[in-house]
Amino acid sequence: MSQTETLTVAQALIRFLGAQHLERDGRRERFFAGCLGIFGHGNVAGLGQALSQYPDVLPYHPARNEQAMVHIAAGYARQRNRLSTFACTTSVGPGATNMVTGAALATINRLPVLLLPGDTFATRYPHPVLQQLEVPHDATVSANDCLRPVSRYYERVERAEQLIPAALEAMRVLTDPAETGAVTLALPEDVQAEAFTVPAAFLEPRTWTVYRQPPAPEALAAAVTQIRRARRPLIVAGGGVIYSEATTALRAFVEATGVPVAETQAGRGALVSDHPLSLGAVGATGTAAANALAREADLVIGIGTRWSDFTTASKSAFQNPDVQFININVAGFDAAKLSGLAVVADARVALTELVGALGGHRAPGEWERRARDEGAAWAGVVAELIEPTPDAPLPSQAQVIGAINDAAGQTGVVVCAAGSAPGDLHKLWHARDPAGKGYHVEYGYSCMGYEIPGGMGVKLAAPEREVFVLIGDGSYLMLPGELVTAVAERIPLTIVLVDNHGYASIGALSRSVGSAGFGTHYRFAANGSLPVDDAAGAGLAQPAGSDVLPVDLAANAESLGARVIRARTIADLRAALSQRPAGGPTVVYIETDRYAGVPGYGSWWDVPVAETSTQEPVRAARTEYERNATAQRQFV
Ligand SMILES: Cc1ncc(C[n+]2csc(CCOP(=O)(O)OP(=O)(O)O)c2C)c(N)n1
Ligand SMILES: [Mg+2]
Repeated sequence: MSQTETLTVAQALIRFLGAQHLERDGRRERFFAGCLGIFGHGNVAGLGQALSQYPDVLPYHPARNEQAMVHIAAGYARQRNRLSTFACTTSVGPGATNMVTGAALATINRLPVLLLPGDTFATRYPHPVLQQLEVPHDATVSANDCLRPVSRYYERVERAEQLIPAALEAMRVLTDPAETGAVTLALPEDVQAEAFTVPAAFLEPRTWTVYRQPPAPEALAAAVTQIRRARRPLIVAGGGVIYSEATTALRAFVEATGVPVAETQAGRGALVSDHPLSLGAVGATGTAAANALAREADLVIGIGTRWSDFTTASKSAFQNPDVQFININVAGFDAAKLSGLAVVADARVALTELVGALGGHRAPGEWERRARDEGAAWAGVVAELIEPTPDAPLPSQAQVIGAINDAAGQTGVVVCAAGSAPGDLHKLWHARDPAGKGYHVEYGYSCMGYEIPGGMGVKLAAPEREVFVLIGDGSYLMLPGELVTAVAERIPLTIVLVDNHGYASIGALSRSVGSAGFGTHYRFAANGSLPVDDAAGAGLAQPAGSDVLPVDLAANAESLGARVIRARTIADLRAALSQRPAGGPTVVYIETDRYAGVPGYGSWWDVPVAETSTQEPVRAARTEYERNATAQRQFV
């Protein structure tokens, strides 16, 4: 007779999760580093009890906000190249719906996270329970249904035996590089506590293997033909290059073929910046070098990219009338984009096979020289932008980035997500880590508030690296509470808090659409309306009462238990960054000039401007918008 154990559903799940392993290239490791959670009714008695019974099977870490805890898991999974992650448990209702944003972020960025929200009773006896969303026409709906569209797999486990197939499906999706994202197992609170007979095989160690899918021979042959024919080939490296650990293969391909490399946000650092064929960022936040070559390229080889509008400059980046695309991607969904040649394959295998099949073919020397010259010229632009200007009243964000880049050295990691910093980092960051793990900008969901919890996840995943979180004042205010988790877990992070008194990025965007920074500067509201931005209020009346608010974010960080250093100048900042945080987070606070932004370089982003307006600046912006939109292409 086969062996069994009698366990609650929650106990069986925790035991199962603790026994899951993932293997790639012969390296095997535990898939779950632990379980993050916040307890309430719906998980305290079920999963909470199970976690307390099995502390070594799946270590529990309390978080302060459910959204943030999913960000910790996502940051961790990304830094580990998706080879391991955390589970996240919540109570019913608000605890569960707080995870929706985190789940969307994970799914958009293709990062595995396992969500275990509590759910209302499967029996329905005591309904409605505290925090229950009642839908009069459909009793099967609960608040957790909000997680369906943002999950790559969703299941409500309504009876004990169902746990077994549900848990196996969850693992299949989490560990599949083409499918992965947020996976939700909604667990009714009565089911969690129910005991059932669990087959021992369910609890035994299990290994999920990530295979490196080779390209189909026909796809490889077609790609070789296109690459041989191309006069101006360009690679756009996405996050898939880094997740696949294909940075060495990419470099070998570049050196064998002379094809230059431009990078998306997730792919930034796929080729070290010092490489003569590195052009850096491409698209809306691209470098002059990458955008110049993108404009002329006749063949664009996208590797592990989902071709977001920032990468394609809203489909205006590629202007060669004959341009064609090759898309190397593990996901057929992404490989089919831009009417490209779909090469559904692992990045590393595909690049290696391509080098072999190309048999020493090189791109035209003139194109390669062009790339080298543009790349070298761009390095000069960066050097000027990050050079401190000690006489200016306030430092610029570019100068802050220069200081962080130096402090990070070869192995440090910069973490960022929203505001003006991601675009500046994309352009300016000098990537030094050959594995591409020094640059962690979450720009799939670009979620304000990701920065601190995401940075914590990175540090937990790579304790040997220094982690530098770059966060704006607006993003800081979204989820500062997770600093307390960093304090409690003794996570030594450096958080550079850049205060420019509001949403500098959206202020600039607002000015570009003719709206003078409306509602983007933190100041006292006047006459019931939000003030416009004083420095660019041309054409719009400036309401009275525009003083800076009496808000001290450095004191706020201090009150949450962080060590705080107030820097005024770039020299102060450099001194602060040379001190390594120990035993918990350090916040380095610095005020910057909200108008000293890094310009765009031959790029555009499609943000529709009002077609009619009584405001003259809006009408001017519309004319400009219509002119720019003529560069947009469809690639059918
Ligand atoms: C959760 C969330 N809400 C809104 C936005 C839209 N948004 C993008 S950047 C930004 C302002 C960010 O302000 P801050 O962190 O101070 O950075 P700054 O723009 O000043 O550089 C806003 C509101 C977002 N990305 N995420
Ligand atoms: Mg700001």
